[in-house]
Amino acid sequence: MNLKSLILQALLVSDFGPRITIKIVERLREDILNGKLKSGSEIKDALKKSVLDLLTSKGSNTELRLGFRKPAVIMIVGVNGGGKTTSLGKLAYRLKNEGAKILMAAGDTFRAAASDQLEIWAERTGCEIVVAEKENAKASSVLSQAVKRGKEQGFDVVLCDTSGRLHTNYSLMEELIACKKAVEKVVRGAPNEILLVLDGNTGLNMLPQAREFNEVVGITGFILTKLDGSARGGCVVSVVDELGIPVKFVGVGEGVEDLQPFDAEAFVNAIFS
Ligand SMILES: Nc1nc2c(ncn2[C@@H]2O[C@H](COP(=O)(O)OP(=O)(O)O)[C@@H](O)[C@H]2O)c(=O)[nH]1
Ligand SMILES: [Mg+2]
Repeated sequence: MNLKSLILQALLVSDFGPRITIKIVERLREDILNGKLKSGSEIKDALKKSVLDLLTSKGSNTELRLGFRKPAVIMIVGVNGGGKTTSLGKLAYRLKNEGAKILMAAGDTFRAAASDQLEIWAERTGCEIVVAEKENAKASSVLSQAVKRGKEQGFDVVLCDTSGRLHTNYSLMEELIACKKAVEKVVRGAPNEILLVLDGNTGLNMLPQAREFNEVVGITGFILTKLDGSARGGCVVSVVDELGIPVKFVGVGEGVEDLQPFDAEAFVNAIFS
């Protein structure tokens, strides 16, 4: 097998997807042809470097942008089951430990059990929470109410859960637009962040998901979840490369401490380990 097909195989196995694989191979092509890259380990290092370059050149700003107006508002969006509510809980824990006063907003009014799940996280992390007062409440009004309370009572950050359906679901997208407008009405410049949760197991379907959510509401960062399992989440490299949006956090389990700031170097090492 020649070098080029070796590299192709390595990248495809890592779940990178064809487009980005070809891009990386093209980048290494010259060095392979003129004999600069010879041994397996040289190639591996060059591969790592080129993936790391893609990740850091396009999406290097992994800090949360919380701005100066209080409260900062963070919306968590994504398809069902990806880990929105869990990530919100873990993010609350992290920000609270950094000294922020956190209010949660149970904006998933689509599933009955969703606010119960968030209430458990509120208890677990010692944060306050706003839930819908009546059944069939609009998500946007729950978020609006939460941000108002956040503003009146001096909260630093309002973390907004939202409901997930497929990214192709028209009414979900309408709802997210309404949510965004509702919080903007209360605090200018809000939401500060709209974080899209991507399940590390999703593979190539990540790309259409990310495109769609980004087109509709404008994504400011990704949370890549479930990296504690067998998934390595390589496909997120294509997403970062295409959309130029950074991964801000990774989820590595279901516990309160299992959300870590994205570390591009560690991520790339794990992909090629
Ligand atoms: N192992 C693991 N499980 C996770 C992670 N994030 C979420 N989950 C689990 O994935 C399932 C769906 O999560 P949930 O937060 O309810 O997803 P949502 O529908 O997007 O709100 C739950 O069983 C979570 O415990 C993670 O980083 N690692
Ligand atoms: Mg949820």
